[in-house]
Amino acid sequence: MNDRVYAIFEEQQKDRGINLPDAKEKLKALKIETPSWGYGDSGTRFKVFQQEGVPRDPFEKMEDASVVHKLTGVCPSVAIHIPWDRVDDYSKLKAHAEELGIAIGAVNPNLFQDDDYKFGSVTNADADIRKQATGHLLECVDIAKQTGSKELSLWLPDGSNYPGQADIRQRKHWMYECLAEMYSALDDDMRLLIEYKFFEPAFYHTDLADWGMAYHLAQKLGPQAEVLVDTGHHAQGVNIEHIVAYLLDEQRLGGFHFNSRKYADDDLIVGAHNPYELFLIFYQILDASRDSDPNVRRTAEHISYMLDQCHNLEAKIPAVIRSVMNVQTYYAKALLINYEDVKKAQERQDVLACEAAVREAFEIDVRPLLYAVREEMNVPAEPLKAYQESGYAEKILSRGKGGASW
Ligand code: PSV
Ligand code: MN
Repeated sequence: MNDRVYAIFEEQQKDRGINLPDAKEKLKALKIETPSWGYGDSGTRFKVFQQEGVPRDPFEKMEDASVVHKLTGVCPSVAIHIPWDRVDDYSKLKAHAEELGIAIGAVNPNLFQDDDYKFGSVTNADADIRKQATGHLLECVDIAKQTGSKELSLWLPDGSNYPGQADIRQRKHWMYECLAEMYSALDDDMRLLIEYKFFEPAFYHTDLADWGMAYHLAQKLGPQAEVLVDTGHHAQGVNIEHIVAYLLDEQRLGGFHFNSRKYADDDLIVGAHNPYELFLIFYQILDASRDSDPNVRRTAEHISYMLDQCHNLEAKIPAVIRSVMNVQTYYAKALLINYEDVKKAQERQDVLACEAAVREAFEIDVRPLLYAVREEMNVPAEPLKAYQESGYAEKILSRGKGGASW
C-alpha cells in the first residue's frame, strides 16, 4: 500500500469525524486467542480427513500457534483443552510456549468424552460420577495455576434426549454444587467463563442451554464468573448482538468463542458466512466502551476474544490466520462508526439515519488502516501471503499424517 492511498483514507475518515489514531491504538490492542484444537485434525461425525503436517502433540501445537502470532502480532495466547493437551509437566509446556513468544491462555475442561459421562457429568444422577466430573474441573483449575492461565472456559455437554429422562430441577442443583466447588478453587485473579449451548450432544433439554441460564449461574457463583458467548451456539436468526449488549450492561460478558455457522455449531472460519453479525457484535462492544457507567466500560474492555474453530477441509494454520484477519477487519470497520452520529439520529428517532450511520462504516474498505497498523506493529501487511511465502507449511510436512486430533 502506498502512502498516497493511506493519506486519502485518513482524509476521508477525518471528514467523517473519526479519530484515526485512537482506532489504530485499539486495533493494536485487540488480542485474539487461538485454540490448540484448531491446529489438530478434526472432522464431522462422518469422517476425519487427516492432513499432513498436523502437530503431533501440544508442544507442536504451540509452535504452529506461535507462527500465527509472529505473522499477525495479535495472537499471543493459546487455549488448551484437557485431556487433549494433557502433558506430564505443565511447566515444560508453559516454558516452551514462552520461548516461542506466546503464553497458554484459557484452560478448557472436557466433560464430554469419557464413557462415564454418557448420562451427564456434573448433572449425572450418580454421585460418584458428579464427583469425578468435579475432580476434573478442579484438576483444570490446578493446571491453570501451573500454566499461569487466568481463565477457565467451561462448556457442559449435559442434557437429555427424551421427556422424563432427567429430573431437570434436580440437575440444576447438582450443576450449581459442582461449579461452586470449582469456583471456590479459583485464585482471586482468575475468572470462570461459562459457555452455553441449546443443543448437542443432547437434543431434548440441555442443562446450560442459553445465555440467561449462564448469566444466572454466573451471578449465583460470584463476581469471578462471567458468560462466554460462542457465536455458533444459538438457534437460527437469534440476535446475538442483543445478547451481547444485555450482558455488557449487566457487566457479565467475559468472552467470545468466534466461529461461523451455517446450520448448527459448525465451527467454520469466523466472518466467512455472516460478516455483518461480527461487525454488529463489535458495534455493541465499542458502544458499551463509551458508556457513562465505568463498570460497563471496564466490562467492554476486558473481554477475552477467542476462536473456537475446527478446520476440517482447509489447511489449518492459514485458516487460523484468515480468521484472525477477519476479526480484525470487522473490528476495524466497527471502529469507523461515528457513534455521535448514531446517538444523534437515535435522539431524533430517525430510523433510516440510525441504520445508515451504522451500515456506512461496514461499507468502508479498511485495508489501508489495517496495512498501516500492521506496518507500525512490524508484522507483514498481508499475513496470509507472508505465511505462504514462509516455507513453514512445507517444513511441517515432515511430521507426516496422523497428528493430534480431538
Ligand atoms: C462445544 O461445542 C464447544 O464450543 C466448547 O467450547 C468446547 O470446549 C469446544 O466446542 C471444543 O469442543
Ligand atoms: Mn465454544
